[in-house]
Amino acid sequence: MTTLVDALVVGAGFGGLRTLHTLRSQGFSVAVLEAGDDIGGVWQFNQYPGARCDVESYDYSYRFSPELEQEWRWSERYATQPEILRYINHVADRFDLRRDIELRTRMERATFDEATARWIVEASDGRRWNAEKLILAVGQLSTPKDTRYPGQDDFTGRVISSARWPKDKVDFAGKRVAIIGTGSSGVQMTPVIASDAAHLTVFQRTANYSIPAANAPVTDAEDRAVKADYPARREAARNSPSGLGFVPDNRAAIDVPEAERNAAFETAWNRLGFGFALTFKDILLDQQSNDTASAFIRGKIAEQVDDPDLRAKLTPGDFPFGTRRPSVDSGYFTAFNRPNVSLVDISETPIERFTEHGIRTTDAEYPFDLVIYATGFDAFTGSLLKPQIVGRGGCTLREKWSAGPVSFLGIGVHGFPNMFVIVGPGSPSLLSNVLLSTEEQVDWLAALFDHCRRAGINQIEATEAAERDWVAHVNKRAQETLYPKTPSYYLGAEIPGKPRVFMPYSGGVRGYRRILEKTAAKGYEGLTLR
Ligand code: N01
Repeated sequence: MTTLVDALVVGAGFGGLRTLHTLRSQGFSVAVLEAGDDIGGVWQFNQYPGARCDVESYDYSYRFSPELEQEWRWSERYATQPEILRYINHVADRFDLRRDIELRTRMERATFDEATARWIVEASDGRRWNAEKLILAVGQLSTPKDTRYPGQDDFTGRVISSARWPKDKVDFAGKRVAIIGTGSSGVQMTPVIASDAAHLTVFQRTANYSIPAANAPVTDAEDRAVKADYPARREAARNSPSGLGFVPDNRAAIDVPEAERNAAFETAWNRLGFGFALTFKDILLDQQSNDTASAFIRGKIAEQVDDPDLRAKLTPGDFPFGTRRPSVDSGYFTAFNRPNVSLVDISETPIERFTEHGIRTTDAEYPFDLVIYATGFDAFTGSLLKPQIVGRGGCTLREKWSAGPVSFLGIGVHGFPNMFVIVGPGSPSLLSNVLLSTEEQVDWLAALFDHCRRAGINQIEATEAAERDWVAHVNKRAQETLYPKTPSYYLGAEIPGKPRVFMPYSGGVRGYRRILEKTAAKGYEGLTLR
């Protein structure tokens, strides 16, 4: 049996739910396929201890409903994963979204049928959908890297992935625990597990910069103040470079007298979290200015770590701050002052293998009851390339993106009519408050779909020229920044053999929105509508 819908959305995380709500409100019939056994996307899968958002709660929340904005009460400045998941579930109930969501349903294949200009979508259980529009809201960090060391099957303890955290409570009391990986996931869980475990060993390959979250409970007065003028907060976020609401000091950091610059860094360090990168306008653009920020953070890390040897190992090396995504932490560095926490620098003594009782590096064997992989994701493209997506002329998305993802505006792909990607590569995506970027794109698509419906258009496709120009523009903007200097998942460096292409759009959410608006104002220039 084939179910006929106007739009088939893949993924029931923040992006998929917003798309469902908006398109349904416009009168389109929508089905959402979700591989997981519940809604929430990454917030469903990443239930590790200490998981929380590094964008402030009031900004990492939907803006589409003023009633929702007023009725939801965030308890902390940076919400924990359970609170975010409660919010997502509240939204799903409040807007009656569940009835159009198929859980435990993985899209295996989508094929564009040229005769009807519709997508034939097949799930792994054999069910089929026939949809005019295929909307991929599969997330940018939703396919975990499949890290596996030799000998893992011999290990008699438990192995857990941070990105597929088990639903049952994991008890750390009395246990010897290992964390492999020191990105945001490892950094967030370290202090929490350290306070429970008998011993925690963190295996670090690359020391990264981390800024304190400065988390705090939200007081009633703060809540009232935000809600009294929520539209102004939203507008500030939309007009800030990353969608966080911070506008940088418009001077080059290097031009500011040292004492004044350090005072500004100090203020940002104590309050801004991720926004520290926006203290001055050129921290991510100019090496010398970046050096001032990097040196400041290195000094702050040193102040937090007692042991000189540990301090040296935990201090990030010779790459510019922010060119790998920095973490936002709550007691990461000070956790290493505890007697039950140790660090193994696997850039010096790499892991060789798991053994029956633990992990062996090139210079020692460490016994464990539990090993946690926090080794990250196949970022940006992992989940988009997992299903077989077949466009016009039998060309697959995997073939089309074999040298790296190409798109127009990060939304449409030439050769794949009526297929749309939400916060995909080529859009501000992970360089922005992703939820804000999601809503910008969904609103833009909703207007495009409405325009096409009125005009009797049923095929929307990026032109080859527009796609080429957009890719060139994304690359040009990236080259103006320091990002390409450092191997990172922004560049595809997290997976051996992955094409080295800078994937997110670094031109900022405001600049990106203006381009979206201009495209629409010019009759959706760059898209073929027929
Ligand atoms: O993953 P990562 P993550 N052996 O890729 C190491 C978002 N997020 O899950 O750098 C040993 O950042 C790897 O080392 P190296 C956020 O956007 C947000 O922590 O490759 N180690 C690195 O240390 C974040 O950036 C929140 O040398 C290996 C780590 O594992 C993104 O998700 C919370 C290895 C991976 O770090 C990803 O974060 C959590 C191996 N084989 C995540 N392979 C919020 O706060 C990799 N590593 C919202």
